[in-house]
Amino acid sequence: MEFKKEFNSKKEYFEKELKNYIPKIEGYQKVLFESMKYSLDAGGKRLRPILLMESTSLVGGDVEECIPFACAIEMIHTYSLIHDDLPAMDDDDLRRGKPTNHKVFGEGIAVLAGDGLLNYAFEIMINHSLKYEKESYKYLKAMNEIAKAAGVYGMIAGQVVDLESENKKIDKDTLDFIHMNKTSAMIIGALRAGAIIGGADEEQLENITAYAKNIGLGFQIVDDILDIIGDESKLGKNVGSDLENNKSTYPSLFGIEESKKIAKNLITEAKYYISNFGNKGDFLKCLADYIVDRDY
Ligand code: GRG
Repeated sequence: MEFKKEFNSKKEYFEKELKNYIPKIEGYQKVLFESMKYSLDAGGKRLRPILLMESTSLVGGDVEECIPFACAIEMIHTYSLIHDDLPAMDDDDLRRGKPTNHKVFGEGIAVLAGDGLLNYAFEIMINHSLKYEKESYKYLKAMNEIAKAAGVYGMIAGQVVDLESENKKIDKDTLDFIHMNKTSAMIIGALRAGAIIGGADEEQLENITAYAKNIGLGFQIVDDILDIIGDESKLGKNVGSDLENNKSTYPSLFGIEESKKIAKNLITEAKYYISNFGNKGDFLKCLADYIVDRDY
């Protein structure tokens, strides 16, 4: 499989659909819509919506049906990035190579654009559920997965513990709590919501969840390694081990080489759970490999 080509074609398909869900730039609150659109258009990998769509088709569902949920999860992810970049949190000037939302629109509008995206994501999912009443229970279950993933027992919990752990030494269990919630929760939520929309049975859902947990942690470990060795370097390359990062991460606790091994093992385990789906799982297996091999 030409994975990159497949990935980009799914990304293009998603981005075309997403355009239909971005509010029109009009009204007294026009600047809010501009700010929401600025970050939605800023060129992310679209990992979570692609996972959601793929999970729907993995269990035999129709990808078209899950689009509102795919758009919603990308909006929630985008809100989290806008808020994470704010001076009160990570205080970043650049995101995806572009000025962060608050650098362009100011802090007040950036806070509101994040709030707007989170709320609008739920409006989209609720409107869809009301429109297709016969399927509304299934959609409610999918929405529940997304709400849990993004919420106070998911991403927000991870972000809180991460904030509280700044400049402190933390143990592996606390670090795993942060990763499981801040990063993996949304990946698990995306895959589970997609599978529910596609009509997955319990066993399929369990396999997909196990895959999600493994790639979620693998994704975060690789992200932390890439942070240290720099975006241009490949994971396969030999790198020095001077860890200047004062944040607790897998590389800072276990070193780069050991962290690479841990990430690779997680990916091998993830692929095992997908092998139950036969050829239909090929894309998700390649995606798991891409998580450890990515250099961009
Ligand atoms: C503010 C509630 C709140 C949460 C913020 C997502 C997040 C939580 C913080 C961003 C910082 C970070 C490194 C989080 C770990 C998850 C992660 C690697 C996010 C970046 O996701 P990508 O790589 O981003 O999918 P793109 O830009 O491709 O969309």
